[in-house]
This record gives sequence, structure tokens and C-alpha cells, in this order.
Amino acid sequence: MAFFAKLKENLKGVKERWSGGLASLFTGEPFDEAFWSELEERLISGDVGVDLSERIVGEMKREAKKRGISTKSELKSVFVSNIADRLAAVEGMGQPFQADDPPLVLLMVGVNGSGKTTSAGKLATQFLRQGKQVVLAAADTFRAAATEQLQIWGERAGVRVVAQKPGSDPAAVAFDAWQATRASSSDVLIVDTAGRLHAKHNLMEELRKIYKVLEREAGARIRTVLVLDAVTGQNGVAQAVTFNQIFPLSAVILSKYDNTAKGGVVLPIACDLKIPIRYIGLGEGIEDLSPFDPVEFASALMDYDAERDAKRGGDSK
Ligand SMILES: Nc1nc2c(ncn2[C@@H]2O[C@H](COP(=O)(O)OP(=O)(O)OP(=O)(O)O)[C@@H](O)[C@H]2O)c(=O)[nH]1
Ligand SMILES: [Mg+2]
Repeated sequence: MAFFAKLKENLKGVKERWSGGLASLFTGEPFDEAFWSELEERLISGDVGVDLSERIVGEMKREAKKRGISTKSELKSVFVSNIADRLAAVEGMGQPFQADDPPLVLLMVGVNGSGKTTSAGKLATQFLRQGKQVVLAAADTFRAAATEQLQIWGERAGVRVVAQKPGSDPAAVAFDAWQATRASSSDVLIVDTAGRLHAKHNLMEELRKIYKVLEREAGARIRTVLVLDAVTGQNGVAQAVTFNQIFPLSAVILSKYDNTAKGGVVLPIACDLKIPIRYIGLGEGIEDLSPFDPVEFASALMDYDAERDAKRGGDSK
């Protein structure tokens, strides 16, 4: 199913979406100064952040002037392009990981409960479908339940899970799993880690250690993946900043997008931190992970179908 259709379907449950309030701003009559401040306010309230919201409104004003746009409905496509172009300008945006120079190593990180294990399971399934051989590493050794959870995903997907007993060194599990990946000539190793508060120094150091072990072995084949709960809002930016200081982040997976009324946090993460959002989580099921599409995201944000509009434009010619 296309990202947009799936997005719409999965978002049905969320009432009073932020995007609804945004889209309703863009109807009909000519716009005035009050329109711009209202737009800026709504962007800020949707977790876009103050600076970036100002910048977006400033650019839209200039664009509207340049093109002689006078109605709010015409501004809609200016808005959608502004958002989509900003996102698309970030290298890797929306691009799923490729395992064409195996083995690809994905290190899943994020705060407690953000969706790391679930996303690891979903990714494993997608790689399997591409005919890739996958190994999962249970490097969340804090809780026995964490390993069990990953093993359930492994069984469901038909993937080998490398684990040790609870309390073992997560870096040692990662190393074991790397060796298993090599020995079995697998294409992808996905390392699940324990959730950690980005403010907890010792836990972040532990993560650095796991990364070092993997980087030593896998070199440039390692990708660091921050799983961010879309519901977290602006705090997601702070999380991304801190994890990005431990090691450069290769990607964000925005999980639980089906649970949030907002989602504007992707903009500061992309535009200010230059971290590509590669996937978006739209539910708890194995199928509910889609590559992030900036154009469809921007359109859905406005509840505005750019393709449909383009067709209409074409019809009227
Ligand atoms: N609705 C929805 N729920 C999700 C999504 N991704 C994960 N979840 C749910 O969020 C909860 C936490 O997910 P986990 O994958 O266990 O999160 P985690 O980051 O591994 O958690 P810890 O290991 O405890 O830090 C589970 O109930 C998942 O089913 C999503 O995209 N949408
Ligand atoms: Mg987990």
C-alpha cells in the first residue's frame, strides 16, 4: 500500500489532528498579516520549533510576493512544496537501507519504549522479503523480557536471534552476533539495544562501547538508527541532539506516527540536524513500517493531495 494511503488509513484513529487545523487555515479569501502569525503559531504548536516556523513563514511570504499569489488556497501548494523540499534536501531522506554491500549493520538506539525492538522486527521482515539473510542481536541485556520479546519477533519473521544471559555485556553480545553474521555470510545484522535516557551519562557511554566494537568490525557498513516516538514531540529534538553526540546518527525512524496528532518534529530533525528520516512507524504490526516519503508527508500534513491537484490542473487545460 502506498505510504499516503496507509498514512491516511492508520491516522483515522487520531481525532483533531494538528494537520486538520493547519489545512483549515488555507481556505478561500485573500490573506493578511494575521494569517501569517496564525500559521506560525500553528507550526510551533505542531512541534516544528520556533526558529524553523519563523523561517518557513518568512520564505512563504517571499515566495507569495514573487509569484503574485493573493489567495490562501493558492498558498497551500507553496506550503506543501516548502515542507517537502526542505525534507527532501537532506541526504538519505526517505531512503530505505540497502544491504548491497553486506553485511549491513544497524544499531538501534533510543529512549525507553520508543519502539526499537518492534522496528528491528519490522526491518528484519522487510530484508527477509528482499531475500536477504538477517541476524538479530539481543543487546538489551537489562531485562530477560527484552530478549524474549526479540526472540518472539525472530520466530515470527524466521530470523536467528543471538542472545546471552541477562546482565551480560551488551557489547559482547553485539560482537558475538557480528561473528555469527560473518560465519553465516548473512547480509544484515540488526542490533537491538536497551532503552536509555539520553541524559544518563553511563548508559550513553555503554552505547558508545557497543558502537566502537561494531565499528571496529564493520567499519563503514554500520548505520546508527535513532527510533523516535512521534508522540514525544519537541523532546525528540533534544533526544536526537544527544544521541548524535555519541555517534553520528545515520537515520531516524519515526515510530507511532499513528498515535500522534502532530508530527512536526520531523522538520527540525531534518532541517537543523540534517538527519534523514528513513522510515515511519504506522502501527504495531509487522507490516506497519513504511519508507518516509517527504512529498506525501507534506501533503498529508495539509490533508492535501498534490497528485489529485496536479491532475485537476491537467484536466482544466
Ligand atoms: N501504534 C504503534 N505502536 C508502536 C509502534 N512501534 C512500536 N509500538 C509499540 O510501542 C511499544 C514499545 O515498543 P518496543 O519496540 O518494545 O519499544 P523499545 O524501544 O524496544 O522499548 P524498550 O526496549 O523498553 O526501551 C510496544 O507496545 C509496541 O507495540 C508504532 O509504529 N505504532
Ligand atoms: Mg526493546
